[in-house]
Amino acid sequence: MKKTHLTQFACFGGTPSFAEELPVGQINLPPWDEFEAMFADIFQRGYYTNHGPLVAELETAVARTLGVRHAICITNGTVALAIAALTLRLAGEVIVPAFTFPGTVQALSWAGLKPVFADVDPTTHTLSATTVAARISPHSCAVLGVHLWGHPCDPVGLQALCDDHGLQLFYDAAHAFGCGHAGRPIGGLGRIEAFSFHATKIISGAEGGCLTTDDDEVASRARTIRNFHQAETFANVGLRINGKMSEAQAAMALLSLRHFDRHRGRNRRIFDVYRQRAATWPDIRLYDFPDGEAHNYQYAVLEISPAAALTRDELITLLHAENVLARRYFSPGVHRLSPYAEQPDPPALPVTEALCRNVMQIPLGPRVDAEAAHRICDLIELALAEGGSIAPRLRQASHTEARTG
Ligand code: T4K
Repeated sequence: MKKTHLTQFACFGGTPSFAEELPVGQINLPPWDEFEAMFADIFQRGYYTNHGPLVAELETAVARTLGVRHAICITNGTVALAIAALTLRLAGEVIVPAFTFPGTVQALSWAGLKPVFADVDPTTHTLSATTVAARISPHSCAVLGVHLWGHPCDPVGLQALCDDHGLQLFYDAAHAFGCGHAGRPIGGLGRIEAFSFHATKIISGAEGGCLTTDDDEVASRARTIRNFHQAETFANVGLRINGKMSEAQAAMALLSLRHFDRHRGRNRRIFDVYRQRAATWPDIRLYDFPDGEAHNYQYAVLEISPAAALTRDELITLLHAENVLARRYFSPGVHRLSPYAEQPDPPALPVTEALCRNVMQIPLGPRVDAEAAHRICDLIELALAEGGSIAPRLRQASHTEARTG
């Protein structure tokens, strides 16, 4: 039943709108019979890791899908990023956004590099040539752009800027599988790109990741670094690591790839509900994607204006009580997390700070259908309409809760 008054919100004693929790993230499980057949083959072969046939098949399939010369499977997206940085033989400062998942920046630290935070563009939420230019120093060696929400991170502007200053450009493409730029799939931008196949991504190996590049030498270095074994040496490299993907991960990712179009289509249908409904919302922007470019529609990202009747965090509190597990992605910014928060001279990142206060994700994945999306929108619309009365009640409720323990 559609809620029509604020007293019906679960926060204020009403019944939660959904009996089951609706998480953000994709969590796409393959059909059981396909999973069973794939794993029966693995058991029969008795070959579980070290670049088995499924990893080889996945690398071929990803390279073909993304139109790149090389795809190199890695154990997860964070290790893939660290390996990507090592392939470029960098030393010094790498310019990176703070408005990203912590793994983006931690990977640089593990690769022995110094992250330098640049602000992001308020519309795209990504680095731009303008924000990066302001942070270039004599110690800069590279830029790590993030295709946040699947939006290509200023590939033309950043490449030109990097070429002008002799910097390497590489990308965190964790969100961008199946997204396009200038009519081509993301995957061949910069010198190397890193994808995540985490369980919450549209291509899921449960855990997993992948590097893609058109550069043969960079690919050889990546293949060498990902395996600490002397026998797997294809290029002259320094430090190596165990970054191998298992056959179990590859099996899951291959099944995910098989069903990619179906998952993307479902995402698109839900996204279209959000798009249609958000068009009339005052003070809330749905982060949208141009229809002319391929997209995976795996995230529904809202930006709540400071002028809205309730804050982002109040809206999240309200939705959580309804079992809608909206999330603050990303908050706080990575520059405010240890060990980066302890650095002297913290950078001024006003756009990042504002996005960390105002951006949230709402569920979009297999546990949401168009009807659920409409009901989530109903809740948001009621919250907007009643916002002025909700905020003081929420504050009072949290005050009472704090007092009563
Ligand atoms: N760069 C960027 C830009 C990234 O976003 C990420 C990862 C990386 C790099 C690093 O890639 P990986 O090293 O992870 O491959 C999640 C994911 O763990 C992370 O992969 C992802 N980005 C990030 C955006 O989201 P959490 O800690 O917020 O996820 P978690 O575990 O709380 O899950 C989200 C929701 O999904 C929860 O409500 C629970 C539900 N869930 C989760 C899992 C894992 C399930 O229902 N089933 C599950 O199996 O980080």
